[in-house]
Amino acid sequence: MKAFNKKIFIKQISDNVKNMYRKNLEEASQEELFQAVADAVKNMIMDDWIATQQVMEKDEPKTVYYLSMEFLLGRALGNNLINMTAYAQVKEALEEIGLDLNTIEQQEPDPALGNGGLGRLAACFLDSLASLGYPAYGCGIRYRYGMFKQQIVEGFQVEVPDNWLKNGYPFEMKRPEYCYEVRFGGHVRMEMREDGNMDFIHEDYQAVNAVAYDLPIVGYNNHVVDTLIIWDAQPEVEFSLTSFNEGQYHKAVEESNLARTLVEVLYPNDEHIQGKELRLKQQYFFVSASIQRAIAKYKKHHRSLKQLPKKVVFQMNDTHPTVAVAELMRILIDVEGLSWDEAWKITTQCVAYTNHTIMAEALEKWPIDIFERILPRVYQIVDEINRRFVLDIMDRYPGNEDKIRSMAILYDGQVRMANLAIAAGFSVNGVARLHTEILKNESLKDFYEMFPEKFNNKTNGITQRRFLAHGNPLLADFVTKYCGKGWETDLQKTRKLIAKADDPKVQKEFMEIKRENKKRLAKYILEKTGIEVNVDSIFDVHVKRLHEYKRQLMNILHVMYLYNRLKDNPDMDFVPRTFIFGAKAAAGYRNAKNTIKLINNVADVINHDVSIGGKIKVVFIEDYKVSNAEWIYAAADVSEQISTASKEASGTGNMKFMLNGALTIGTMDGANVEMFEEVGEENMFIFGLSAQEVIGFERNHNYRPGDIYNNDPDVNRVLNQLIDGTYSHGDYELFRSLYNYFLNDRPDNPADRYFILADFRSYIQTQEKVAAYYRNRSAWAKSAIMNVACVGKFSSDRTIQEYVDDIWHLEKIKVRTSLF
Ligand code: CR1
Repeated sequence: MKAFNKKIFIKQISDNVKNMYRKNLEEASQEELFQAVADAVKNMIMDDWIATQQVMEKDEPKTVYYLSMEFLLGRALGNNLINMTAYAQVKEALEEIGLDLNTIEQQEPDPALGNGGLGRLAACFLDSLASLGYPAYGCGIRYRYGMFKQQIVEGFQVEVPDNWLKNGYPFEMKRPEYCYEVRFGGHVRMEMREDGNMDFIHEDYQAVNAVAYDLPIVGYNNHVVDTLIIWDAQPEVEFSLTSFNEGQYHKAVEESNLARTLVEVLYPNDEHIQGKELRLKQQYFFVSASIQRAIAKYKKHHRSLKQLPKKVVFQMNDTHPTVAVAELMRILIDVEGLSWDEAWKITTQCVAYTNHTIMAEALEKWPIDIFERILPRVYQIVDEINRRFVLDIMDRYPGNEDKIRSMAILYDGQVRMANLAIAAGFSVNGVARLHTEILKNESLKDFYEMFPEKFNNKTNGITQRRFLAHGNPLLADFVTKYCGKGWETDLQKTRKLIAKADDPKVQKEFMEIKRENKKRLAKYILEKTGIEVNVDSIFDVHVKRLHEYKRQLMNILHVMYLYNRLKDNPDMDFVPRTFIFGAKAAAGYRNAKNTIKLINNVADVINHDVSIGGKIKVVFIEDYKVSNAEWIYAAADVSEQISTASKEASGTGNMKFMLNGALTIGTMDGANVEMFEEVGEENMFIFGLSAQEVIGFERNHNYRPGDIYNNDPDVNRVLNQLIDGTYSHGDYELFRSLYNYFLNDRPDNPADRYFILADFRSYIQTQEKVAAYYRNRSAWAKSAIMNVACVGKFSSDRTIQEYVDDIWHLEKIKVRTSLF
């Protein structure tokens, strides 16, 4: 970025408004002003972006291609300014012409090209890659509609399409020169070549063009601007240009329909995959385009493909892009003319796989007939990879059918994408230590035994630039005051707070900041929901995707329990609490949607009961997304991380709360385990079954929630309240399926499969400790400060450095703009 010049900047904004809208500043709407400001900011990024690309062109450093179906970016304007270290100057410049940067930022739609943790992790990783100065491309899909907007209507979730491109997105750049053909369907004909080898000729296919759109990923204060490529689909032959031949006409119409539907919408399912044809097409589409672009770039410098692994690594973000294995093989063999063995050698050195979940519903499997019909040539290659792999298994474990049953890629009429990724990938990583151990010892045990050298752990992280510098400016200033500058690129620097955590003055300052942030959120809550909350109550926050294993249901049952107690003893000593929820449910996920309805109905009853004097409030924040999440984390006192142990691979919200000085109540699951190690038991509230205990129950089928229901009167009472009309205006049926969840035992769906009742008593007791602790303001403040002080490990900068050291082996690039 060139040195910031206020006058030029202001001039550019009024020029932009004039040229884009034929208006002057006074006439422009906030949205138009956002477009004008964003364009000016893009302009400021441009020199660095060009310079970064030039360095990459000239030095040809090894580059990671992070292949991900999801990038949950959140708004770019404020974040780009933070990373350019120009936020304060731009804010000031805008004030001079009577504009408020905050208001302008809020005009930006959240580019919500992801569901939850997996997509947001990808976005944090890009931020860290650029900030550490590593050459990287994110590769994804330019969905016309991102994650749906959630409206709450009479307590129910209603999904509304998110047309984020409606007004044009100012940070994207169309790159028509990067255009690749991607083929679907048709047949493969084999032809003998003169040299005796086979040619595989793909015929009668439908083709679409993948066209690149680039988004800048601005590194923090280092002039590095990496690129996120999102692929759009366009028809190859325009409908109107087709010949009169009937076959051509149909093909043209079909191809333009395919192009339109291909990138139409993000599948809004988190950790639950339905084998939909269109999803497989989306996957192949963006993977094929990305690999073609990587190879085209490589070939500008090389004639032989042999050095590809020295220049390129593809990181496959979950099973979604693992068709990359076969697509790379296809290109190397069919297009580049390599032998199978040469191609396999290269491919297996270029692809690495990250697993994000042990939930069976999330591991992608495709029916062979669908896969073969949509990707006939790719299927042949998968079939051959499988044939050779099964021979390897038999070689290693003669006569052991079980090994083939668990590891073969093609089995039981299905293509198992995780198995393909592990067979081919040179690295397989989990996302927190406990998760990786479960992969090695339970879910991927056989693979681990066969390929121990492939397995490694990379505990997730988050970017402090967005979730502290941008989301919580008051706390950011506090950290700078006591730790100095530099935490933006080295989060370990917050450790200096340890020495201050006991200081009453510092504690008071911290608590005042927290209170300001609670006020900011309270105002938002009032505007959006009409509910007034008490900023001196505990803000107890549970925000994440709605999923049974994340146990929002346990949280709301606990609220019902507390309310019962207050009703029974109106004078009891009670620390006022505001329970805040935010969560989107997959559109077809019944229990998840019912849980949202239950939360809203409980909120309705409790918030309107004047007899409890406002001691409990329940708030469901509509449309939880990256932009409001930043405010929510900043305002939290208590962070709910209460998944069934073993099920949450890592969690990343947990880290964002910690960074913002909330105290966690959580199970020993995912990265909570490592947070506990870092922050110490005095500063975190742990409860519930361990992962080993949960796995033990699952293996032995000896968990009996019905016994708890029968023997624990508190449990009995709240469960009965689901079906006695207390929270449903007398309707006994509305929440019956939630009630049944606890007690209906079926072999395929055991009662209370997420062990809510097993953990309920321990959750109640631990929540009592939380309340008691909150009364001790000084102790609470100290623990909160200790959370900020000990969060360093959970920066995504640390995570990315580990990926670089152990998996990608990249060198940093240095970018200097001409001006410096
Ligand atoms: C996990 O459930 C983890 C993120 C990012 C999710 C969550 O615990 O923090 O990935 N998994 O690693 C997922 O979305 C498809 O799987």
